[in-house]
Amino acid sequence: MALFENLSSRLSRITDAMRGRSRVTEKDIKDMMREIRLALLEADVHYQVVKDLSAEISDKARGAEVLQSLTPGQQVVKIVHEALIHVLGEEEKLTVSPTGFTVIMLYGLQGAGKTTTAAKLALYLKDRGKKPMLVSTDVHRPAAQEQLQILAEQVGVDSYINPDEKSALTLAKEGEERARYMMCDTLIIDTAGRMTVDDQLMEELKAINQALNPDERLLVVDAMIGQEAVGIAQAFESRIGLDGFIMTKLDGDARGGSALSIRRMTGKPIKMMGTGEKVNDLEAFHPDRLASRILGMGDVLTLIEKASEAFDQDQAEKTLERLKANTFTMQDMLEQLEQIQGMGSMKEMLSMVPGLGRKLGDVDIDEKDLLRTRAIIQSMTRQERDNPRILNASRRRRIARGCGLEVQDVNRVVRRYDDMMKMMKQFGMLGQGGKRRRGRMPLSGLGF
Ligand SMILES: Nc1nc2c(ncn2[C@@H]2O[C@H](COP(=O)(O)OP(=O)(O)O)[C@@H](O)[C@H]2O)c(=O)[nH]1
Ligand SMILES: [Mg+2]
Repeated sequence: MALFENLSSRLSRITDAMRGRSRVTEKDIKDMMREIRLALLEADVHYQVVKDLSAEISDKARGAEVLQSLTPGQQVVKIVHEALIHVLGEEEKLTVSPTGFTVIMLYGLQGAGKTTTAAKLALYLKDRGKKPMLVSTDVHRPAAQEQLQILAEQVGVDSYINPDEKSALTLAKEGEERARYMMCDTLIIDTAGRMTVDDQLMEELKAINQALNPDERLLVVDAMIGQEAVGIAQAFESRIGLDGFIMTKLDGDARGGSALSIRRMTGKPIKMMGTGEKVNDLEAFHPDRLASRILGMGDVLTLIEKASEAFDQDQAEKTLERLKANTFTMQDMLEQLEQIQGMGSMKEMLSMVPGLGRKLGDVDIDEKDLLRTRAIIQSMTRQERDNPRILNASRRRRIARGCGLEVQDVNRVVRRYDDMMKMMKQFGMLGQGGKRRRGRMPLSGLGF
């Protein structure tokens, strides 16, 4: 799913119309600016930011460089891109304490995504070699602590909760003690939220802030609330202090105004962004990449990073070897499927391919199909996986029953495997001295 779908599709339509132009007049730029302003206002970008952005874009676009350039349309797109990067601010990484024990405190309104983000962040840090501990200090909502505990187990990170304890401050202190005792290097504090900024809650957060002196105090902001986020950020900043933001729910139809307004209006950086409900849907915030995605220019770097995170290098080489040796079995196909699933939503991945993002539109990539294929192979015996030729009608019926699907579904998977084998024969031939076609990946044979 594209990030801030509406804004992105409008802006990219506008810039696409400019891109190919060999002549750009003052009037073209004026028309473009009107459309860009409208798109930004509709995305609920703060008017001050809209004003700044418009001024920056039109000043530069009217400059001699553009009008005299051989590719003025492209120059204009470049200017819009740079202005977006500028407004999103410099990239800033998460702080790591020089003491070796980092405390990160998350706060924000109810439903902003704090608890989910706490778990996502723990996983993110764990994947980067840290040993985080999660603590919940939400003493207000029933089952809030258990929610964090379940997520912690899901991502394989230690957590501390104590549903009998009624003081958030005590919980935070106990959590810190436990984290140090467990030799963790990062403590992530999940806090309670309210529907609005509220005195009692502020006092509670302030007490935790004073006692634990966090290295990072991050406001978790739901991107869907638009520019209202600016006021909320200012309230937290003045009452407790704040070091940066994590924007959530940038997937889907979020209007995006908050992400484009918050840095300029508060001077604080966005550090991370949540792009989905799953625990691995959290990314470091790269202004240039986000600007590219907003303009539908794709984000190849993030794509490559995601792919290389999911694809085990050894595994990829092993697959290649087996392909060459023509010993690729259904078991190998299953392993490949598992890797594809590890890459996250296919549609999200594909939307990062330059130029493809918008075109995908409503095309639904059948992720269920991936799951079904996997279930079918898992219902096969090892012998069947290694030698699919033995799959006669009665075996196919048994497999279909085993995974609750139809025989046609099994047939389809076998056919897909056969197609892969055909492709591999070709691949094997190419491997013997012929030129290997560029971009040919074993995966493309899966037909997804
Ligand atoms: N689509 C999407 N949903 C999210 C994201 N982050 C959180 N959510 C959802 O937002 C809802 C509230 O999240 P929760 O962590 O309980 O919010 P809290 O009240 O701030 O702790 C849950 O249904 C989450 O799954 C995100 O980045 N994208
Ligand atoms: Mg919560």
